[in-house]
Amino acid sequence: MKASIKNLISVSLSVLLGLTAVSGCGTKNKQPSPTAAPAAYTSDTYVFVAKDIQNTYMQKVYEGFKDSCSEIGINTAYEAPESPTAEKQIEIIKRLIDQKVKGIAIAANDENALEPALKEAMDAGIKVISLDSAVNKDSRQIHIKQADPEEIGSKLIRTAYNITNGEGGIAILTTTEQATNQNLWISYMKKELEAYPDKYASTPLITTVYGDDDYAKSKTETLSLIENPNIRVIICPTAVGLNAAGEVLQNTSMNIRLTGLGMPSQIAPFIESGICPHAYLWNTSDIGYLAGYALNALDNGQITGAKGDIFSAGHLGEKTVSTDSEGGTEVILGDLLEFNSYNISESKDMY
Ligand code: RAM
Repeated sequence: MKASIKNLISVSLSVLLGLTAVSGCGTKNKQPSPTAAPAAYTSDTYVFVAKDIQNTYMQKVYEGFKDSCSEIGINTAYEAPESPTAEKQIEIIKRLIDQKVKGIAIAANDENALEPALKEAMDAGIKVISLDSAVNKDSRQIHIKQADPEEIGSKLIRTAYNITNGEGGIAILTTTEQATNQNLWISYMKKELEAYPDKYASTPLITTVYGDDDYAKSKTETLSLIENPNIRVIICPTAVGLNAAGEVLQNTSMNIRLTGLGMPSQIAPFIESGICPHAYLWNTSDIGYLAGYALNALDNGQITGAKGDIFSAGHLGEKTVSTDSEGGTEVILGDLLEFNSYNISESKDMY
């Protein structure tokens, strides 16, 4: 009784704070809608746990998750902490365990800190996958990865080099210090620089700053970066950061350029103006869509999450589970997509 009252209070609180949304299967509602949340989830619900509430990229990923779960006939809910921290995600996970949800798909704010909570969830019979930003292999059954992280890191450095014609310092505007996905991509950026010291001699990495996937903080960090006369290009491996940095540069006459990972609908003005000549991403809703099918394949026993497992993922066709570099298993969505002045007019309507 105590537990259910606690659940009721914590869910109601989340609803008041605008952090929770739920949708039944087959719903047409596209955006997470705080007012639609019931007092508690039913035990057939797959819950998507985002990095934080203000992240519009995460909301787009959830749209795809909701679409696949709707095709399957499973209820979904959206949970997002008010800030991108592990502590806040742990609070959510604990509540979801109490509520006995069926599955959790989480974009992690920390690779290792969620382990005790997610292990507790798996021990309680809840299926757990990470997507977009991984938890360690012991904290999940599968990770859903966007694209090859080495390609993402090396491509961003090569693009920065091309944009500056090989002359001028690089800055990175990233998310939080603990973000698994951004840290992995940045490690591959550094490897690319180290692998070709002669080529990159005049394009050194000058600094890395943290916008915390917070639009206002990312703008403030950009404003301080552009004060540095040695910086010629800013790499933003974050959709929130690229959008914020583009907004700042669009309103200055600085000779500083941008590249990074961003949603074409948001960054189209920066590509069109030439401030951001090339940006990259994957199909944002498809990564959520794939996660819904993977979670369901685990849930219905079709796969266990082992290497070589094959499952059907709706319009994405058959997907195969492979091993990742940490010895866990993952499913990769596909190739990195590029957005530039040639394709942005059609891409910006996609997502
Ligand atoms: C941000 C998030 C997310 C990342 C995208 C590209 O919004 O940090 O994890 O994958 O950008």
